[in-house]
Amino acid sequence: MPPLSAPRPYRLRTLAHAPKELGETVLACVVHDARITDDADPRLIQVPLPVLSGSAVELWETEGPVQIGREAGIGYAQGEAVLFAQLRVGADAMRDARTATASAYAELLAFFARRPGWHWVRSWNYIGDIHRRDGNGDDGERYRQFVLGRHEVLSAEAGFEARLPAATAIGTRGAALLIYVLGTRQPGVQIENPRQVSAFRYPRQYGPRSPSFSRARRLDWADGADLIVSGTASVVGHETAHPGDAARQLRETLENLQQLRRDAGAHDWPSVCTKLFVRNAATLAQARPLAGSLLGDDRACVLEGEICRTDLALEVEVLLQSA
Ligand code: 3EB
Repeated sequence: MPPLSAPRPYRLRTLAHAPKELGETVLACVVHDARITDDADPRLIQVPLPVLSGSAVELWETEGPVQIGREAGIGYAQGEAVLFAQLRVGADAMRDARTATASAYAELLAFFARRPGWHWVRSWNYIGDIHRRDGNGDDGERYRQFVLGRHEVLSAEAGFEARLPAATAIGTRGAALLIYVLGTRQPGVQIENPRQVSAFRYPRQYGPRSPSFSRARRLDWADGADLIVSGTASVVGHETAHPGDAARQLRETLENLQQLRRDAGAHDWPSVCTKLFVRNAATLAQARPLAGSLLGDDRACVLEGEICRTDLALEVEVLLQSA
């Protein structure tokens, strides 16, 4: 591990539009509401989700020039102390979502295994046809098959639960799977939420295996600290609270976030990137009075996407940074 005195290796800006050209210090340009193109630059991350309001683009930069490359299905950009990697699984392969997810996660795990000293701290999973069922009753649902394939790969290492990245999993337009991940030279500290059962301990009723992610990871740098918070919803204990009531779900979600922030010592850190995912635009209207005050981030991005449990109306993720 590099000395803890290392400065924060990335800078994140949210923008209305993607820049025409990506400079040599750009690690990732995440474009929501993107039409998928075969862009040769692996730093362009295209997320097929309608943007309802706020900034559609995230630009992640580092200090020096990045090294860009491809390894099997992965495209990546790597700086001295931070990297992004992305991988897309096509609609055909996703007909067997479990196997396709397991292959994708195995590739990502191998990518990190080739980089000793690097740690996988954050994943974004965008899953097409997330609620589609391919046989097997409830367990045939694509999200559950995704969770199964991910678990199969990540659980193979002893002590894996303490190393799980923070994550978001959202249903997108189309039938493909997009995974992109953030890697750093420190593992950070896992943060769980006492209001919620850890996702990796969810009981059987939500699927044959539990979702492999941490509620948050805290990274400490010489010049500040970050709390990278996973997609957070109206889940109390392991159950959905207030099914069918978006306004109450948002309030409960904010309670979950407050608790997590308190426990991580991040109660007064502002969010530099807030994303609110809603199942439909009508939900936004219901939740807007509260959404406006959502952590005071006036650039918050509201995206229309499926949440992984059908009784959840919305999900929020934030990146908090101390001054
Ligand atoms: C929850 O708390 C809501 O499967 O990677 C949130 C963030 C959720 C990530 C994942 C799922 C995932 O269980 C769902």
